[in-house]
Amino acid sequence: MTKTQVGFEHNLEEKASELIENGFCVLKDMLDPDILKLTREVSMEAVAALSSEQLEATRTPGTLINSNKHPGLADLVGNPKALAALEAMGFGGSKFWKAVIISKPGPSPRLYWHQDCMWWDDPRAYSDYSPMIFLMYYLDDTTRNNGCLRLIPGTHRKWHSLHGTGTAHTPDINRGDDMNDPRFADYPDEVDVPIKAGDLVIGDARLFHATHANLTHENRTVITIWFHPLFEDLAEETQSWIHHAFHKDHSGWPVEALDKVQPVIPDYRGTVEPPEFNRQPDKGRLGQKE
Ligand SMILES: O=C(O)CCC(=O)C(=O)O
Repeated sequence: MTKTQVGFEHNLEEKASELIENGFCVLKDMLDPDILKLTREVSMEAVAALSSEQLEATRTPGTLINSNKHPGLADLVGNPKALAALEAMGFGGSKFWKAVIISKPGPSPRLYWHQDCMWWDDPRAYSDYSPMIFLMYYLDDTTRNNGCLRLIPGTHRKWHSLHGTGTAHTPDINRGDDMNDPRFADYPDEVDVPIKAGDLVIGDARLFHATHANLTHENRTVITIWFHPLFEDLAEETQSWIHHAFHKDHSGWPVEALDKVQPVIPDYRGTVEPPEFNRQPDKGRLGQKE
């Protein structure tokens, strides 16, 4: 693969290696300014509709607004530049579950360390090609001061003490009832990922990630999009769950919005029922962190 093959400034072969080895990579300048503007408008409207009780319930992550009622996100989800990059990186055939509008109020505390993989029963969970990845588009420039992303490279494939500390997104950790929980601590192997608005972080859902606190008085917003690369190569159970979850959430989107995400709509036609998902890896099947 060459730099010019798909019209990108990035060497996508290198980016694919970073994603596989470290669990993430950053692609610069991936968003058309019109789509960025539209996404900001959609997000601001969605955030403004939340009550103070809703904001309090998710004090540490920030808002967790499902894309189901926000078809205005379709251009972002179907962004052809990102889909072409994934294809060229060997993560093509990606299918979409949902997007989440995450606006961290200014000020608000740090987000706890967590990994989001729900497919630890799928054989792909112990391979180079994760069953689940995130595309994070930040709508604001981020720094340590306004709550940029933090990651622990390698934890998508190796056991870390954080694996034993609890499941993501339970009500107590989302409220931040105990800020002394080890999931709010600093770790020596963590890295900051400050971003420019319009850049794209592609990450492995198995990777431990968190954020700094937002110390400013401005909201800091990211749209997290959950994709399932090489969908048809996943276990049928996994395909079935993703298919049903996508359609349950997005069947109410207007046809014009569905058209924009058409290439990433899951289309499982088998008869396997959606299974229970599993968010916890098998320690014996993960490598050990050196
Ligand atoms: O708010 C952020 O920067 C990170 C969001 C996140 O952790 C997630 O979507 O799982």
